[in-house]
Amino acid sequence: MPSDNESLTQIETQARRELDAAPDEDALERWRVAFLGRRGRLTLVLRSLADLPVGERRTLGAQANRLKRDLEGALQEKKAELARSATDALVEERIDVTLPGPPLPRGRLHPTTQTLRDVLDSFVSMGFQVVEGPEIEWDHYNFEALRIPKDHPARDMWQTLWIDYEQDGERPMLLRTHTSPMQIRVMEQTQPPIRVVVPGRCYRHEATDPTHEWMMTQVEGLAVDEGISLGDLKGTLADFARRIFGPDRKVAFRCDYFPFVEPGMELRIDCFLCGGEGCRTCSRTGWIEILGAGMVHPDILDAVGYDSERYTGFAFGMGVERIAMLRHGIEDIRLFYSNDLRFLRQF
Ligand code: 2NL
Repeated sequence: MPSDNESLTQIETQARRELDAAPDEDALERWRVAFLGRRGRLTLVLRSLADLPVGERRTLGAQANRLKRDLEGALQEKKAELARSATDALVEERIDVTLPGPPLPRGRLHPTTQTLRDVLDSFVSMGFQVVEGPEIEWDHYNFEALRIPKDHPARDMWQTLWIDYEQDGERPMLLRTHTSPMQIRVMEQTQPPIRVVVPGRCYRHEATDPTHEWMMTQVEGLAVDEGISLGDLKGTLADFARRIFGPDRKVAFRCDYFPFVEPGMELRIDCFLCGGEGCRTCSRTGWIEILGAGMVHPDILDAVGYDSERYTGFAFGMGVERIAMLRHGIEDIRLFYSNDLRFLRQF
């Protein structure tokens, strides 16, 4: 046997060992090239047969050809086995993609948001548009344009949170104390007729107690047009009150003062708990205050360039947390923003 020929037994042992160990199709192909390919080890043996004497050629040739068939058969078998185990793995891993997943914990809307949406819906259905404005405002929009001059008590440092920024020795920026500044911006930019409601967070520098928070959500409304009267204000707010507190609510006005309206008033509804008999919620009066309102002061209309002889308007403002407290019987406003899930999960 020529020296570059290996013994068939050696080839067979190695070939079978390596075939056994082949993990995938790529390894099988490498194995095939190494043993049965054109320059494969067994192929070289078969080629070298030509140089042998006839007798040896016949025996060795027969053995080598048998080994070739055996190894080819073994390769096919191994291929089939690999394919089977791949399918087995798939069958093993099969999942039913139509099964529902594990349920995700569902959140909920904050009670303020829930009531805010109901309040806004009631005004949107009457033709008002919702607009929002910045929480950091200029003194001009928050106070000056609303007839709250420099020496007005509402500007006292104990009620306004000023931004630490000076211009000409004054602090012209603040956290808005109500959402009215946005209504001024709307009037500056558009002409009547105007029907807007402005929701948003407002800030006050004051100690908290069951009915006061340093942050609260306000909704203010404004309607300006020719011929707007106190009757429009009453009709609009009565409709609102009945949508939020029940269709049988009675409404009543009482005098109040706000620098930006004349006349100014508070709106009260008959107590929905005791029906007017007198209880704790209505402080035994039978009536509950729900918001402040009035006819827009003509000075404000003139200052934004409207002709106050031609146009009149009404405006109102309410605290959303207060409305939510009345609806749900919540006794402490501080519960809204103390992040206690035992409270929040109830709504
Ligand atoms: C309250 C009272 C009120 C207004 C807000 C308003 C806005 C403009 C002009 C005139 Cl631009 N008025 N807003 C009017 C009356 C009352 O809010 O107690 N809110 C919590």
